[in-house]
Amino acid sequence: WTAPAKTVSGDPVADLREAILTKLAYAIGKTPSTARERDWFAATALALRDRIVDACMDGKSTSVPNKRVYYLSLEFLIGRLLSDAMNNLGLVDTTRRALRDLGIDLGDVEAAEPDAALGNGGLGRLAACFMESMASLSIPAIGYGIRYDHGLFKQSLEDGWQKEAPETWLSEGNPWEFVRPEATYTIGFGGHVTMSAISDGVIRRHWHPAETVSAVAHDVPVVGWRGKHVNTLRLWKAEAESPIELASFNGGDHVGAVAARSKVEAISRVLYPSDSSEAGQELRLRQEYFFTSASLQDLVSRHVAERGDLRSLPDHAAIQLNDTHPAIAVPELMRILLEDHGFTWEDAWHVTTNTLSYTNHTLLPEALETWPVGLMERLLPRHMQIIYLINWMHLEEQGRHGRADAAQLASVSLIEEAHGKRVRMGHLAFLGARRVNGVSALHTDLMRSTVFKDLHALDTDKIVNKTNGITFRRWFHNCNPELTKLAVEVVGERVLDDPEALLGLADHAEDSVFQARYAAMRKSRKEALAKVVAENTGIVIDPSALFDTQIKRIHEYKRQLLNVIETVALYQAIKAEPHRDWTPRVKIFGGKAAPSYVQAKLIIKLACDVAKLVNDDPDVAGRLKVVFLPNYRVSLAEAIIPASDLSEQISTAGMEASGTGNMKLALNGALTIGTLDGANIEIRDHVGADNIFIFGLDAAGVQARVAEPDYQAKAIAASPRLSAALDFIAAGGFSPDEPGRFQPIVDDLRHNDRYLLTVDFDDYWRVQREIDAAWIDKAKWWRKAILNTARMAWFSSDRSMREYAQDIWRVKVG
Ligand code: DL6
Repeated sequence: WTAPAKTVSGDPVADLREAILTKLAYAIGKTPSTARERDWFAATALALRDRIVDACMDGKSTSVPNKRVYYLSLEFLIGRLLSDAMNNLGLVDTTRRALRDLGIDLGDVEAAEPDAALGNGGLGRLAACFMESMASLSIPAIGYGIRYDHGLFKQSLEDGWQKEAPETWLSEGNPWEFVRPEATYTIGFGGHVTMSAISDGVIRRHWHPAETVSAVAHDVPVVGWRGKHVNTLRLWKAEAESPIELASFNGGDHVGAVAARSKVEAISRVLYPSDSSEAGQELRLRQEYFFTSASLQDLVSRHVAERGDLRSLPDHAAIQLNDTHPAIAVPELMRILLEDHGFTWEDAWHVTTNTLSYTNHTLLPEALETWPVGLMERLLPRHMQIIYLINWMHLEEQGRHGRADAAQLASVSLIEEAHGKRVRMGHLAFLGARRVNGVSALHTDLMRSTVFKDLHALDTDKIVNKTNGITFRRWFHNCNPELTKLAVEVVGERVLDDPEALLGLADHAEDSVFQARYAAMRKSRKEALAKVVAENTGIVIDPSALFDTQIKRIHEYKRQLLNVIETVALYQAIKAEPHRDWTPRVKIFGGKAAPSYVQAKLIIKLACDVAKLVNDDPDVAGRLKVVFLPNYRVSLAEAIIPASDLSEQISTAGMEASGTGNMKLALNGALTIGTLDGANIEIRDHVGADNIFIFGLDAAGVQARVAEPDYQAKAIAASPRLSAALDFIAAGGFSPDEPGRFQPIVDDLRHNDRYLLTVDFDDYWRVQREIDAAWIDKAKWWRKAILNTARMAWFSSDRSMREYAQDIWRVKVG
């Protein structure tokens, strides 16, 4: 798509070329002969940012909408923004030609943009997709988060061990952002609370924080599809209120004079590198309160400026809490309404519970946030009082309804008493929210029947399902222009606006000419990925082999280990019968482990050690290759996804809330091998059971099996193949230099296989061999792949956002 251009010179390419040169000279201070690729990137981004501003000033983005969505998220994994901006503005070709006129290659400029890795994985990437979709649907929205100086760490592999280095995306500035010093708010911590009687028996409490920090807004514009609407991603940076303590400086303590500043500014310094919670880390709680308070102060002052009375907040604002990280919004909004605006408790509670909603992204116990009461009392004393009062009223109400059973009260209480008193942030978000949503049908059902069972019984309308989605602009148009072009040729340009039009591809699924074109697209993507693999790992892979991909955070429940052990078993089978016609496969892994997650790092090491032995074994003769691509990130995903034939979605059933990588891969025509978990179930329902490979226990089966004694020992005993693979690993087959290296992994599987890898192994092996056979019949394979692409429209994040808009936010689309 190319936008109809408003031109100055009559030639849009010449206009943009001049704009880029002007930015290069006056904003970057470089000439074309001295500019590096990074300078060209900055100049191009600045020139395009002007176009976004034009789109914003032209359109309805600047008028006061009836209702805005405020999306609060500790993470926005936005990645690179240049191709998004060009594509949505309809300026891809214009930019390419403008740069070409200057002797510059657009691909090189795109590659010079650092990934904005302000997130760990699924939750943060979902927030980025939702921001893009809201802009594309003209839903007035502001995303609120933290402008981390350092995003998710850079991963390298040293002899197969993960090493972390700081990520430095801001080292040369960020051309997309506008600094807004006028939008600066004071955030308090610690201190004490005083009481004053204001009238007959009415007591007001006031918080007097001991420390304060400024939150300064940095705005990144988010332009929607066809440039029709622009929203804002507002990221907060922590700044000390006073840059230096002059008295200390003058007294000769030059280091001490800036030490306080450094401590305060640490709040927005680094993204926590774990996708499950950071138990007890005070800095993490500071981050959560910092960005939540700044965001609420900002939206409250906007509302007061636009509408005057805060009583109408629920009519004009819908605040979405992305997981529990911003759950402190419940007492913070109450505090603002009570203390700053003189609301009664009842009125404040009404406004709060009609404005906030909460999305849950995980049921894993270790990821459900709780904070020690002592820490909360010290850091946020007023909020702790409010939480106690909310809890007291909530438990009283249970009593009034005759629900006084002690165990039940304990289960719905905001305070968990079992391991020292802790505040349950999920329960707090639940009580403060108008709607609570899960992110796939299964996950939502499990929310109702497990973690929130008793709370759900109190209000059965509150939990709703909103299955995740992905933005097709990034995960189809931008990352797979060849397939997009093919789709446009076959079903028409409307497919760019309405993904449902993809269904038209289904009519061509058996057409050999169309299949050949679809296969050619995959071949060229695989050749490109093979180059990336060679450059990054030195491993040579054959693009005609089946590319079998597992890309995601490294987590035991995601079961990369199952895939690695199946690789070991396959290696042993090939060694035993080297002359059989084994289907050539390349196993591609990518993902980061939390730096403190010892077992996950050992799994990476095992994958790398397996790769070392298998890749060079002459008996294998290249028919099995294993690749662990370092530093998995959004831009690498964009290269891997269109090149993948098989998508590994093999979590223990009931543990992956939804998944979104599963959607990206299936949309691009990779067939899924997966369990009945998260959104895999809905993917199966859409693409058809014949076009996906399902194996293993379902969630109910998992529940039943873990209750059986010695289930892992029985499973291993029943599977000679699994036993042999485990024995080989335990004997140091892949680690002759340190035979006991992988003993912890094998011991866990033999004695404490919490993720039921041993139980699912044989079925996984069986289905993998079905896949080997299916790969041989290429006409059938491409038919399945094409049907996957054709039938994935429902997983567009536009659909998710429409559902949120209608059922949760009650806000108009478009
Ligand atoms: O909802 C987005 C994404 C899901 O697709 C994944 O299944 C889920 O694991 C992920 N959760 C997180 C961290 N959870 N917390 N807190 O990224 O959310």
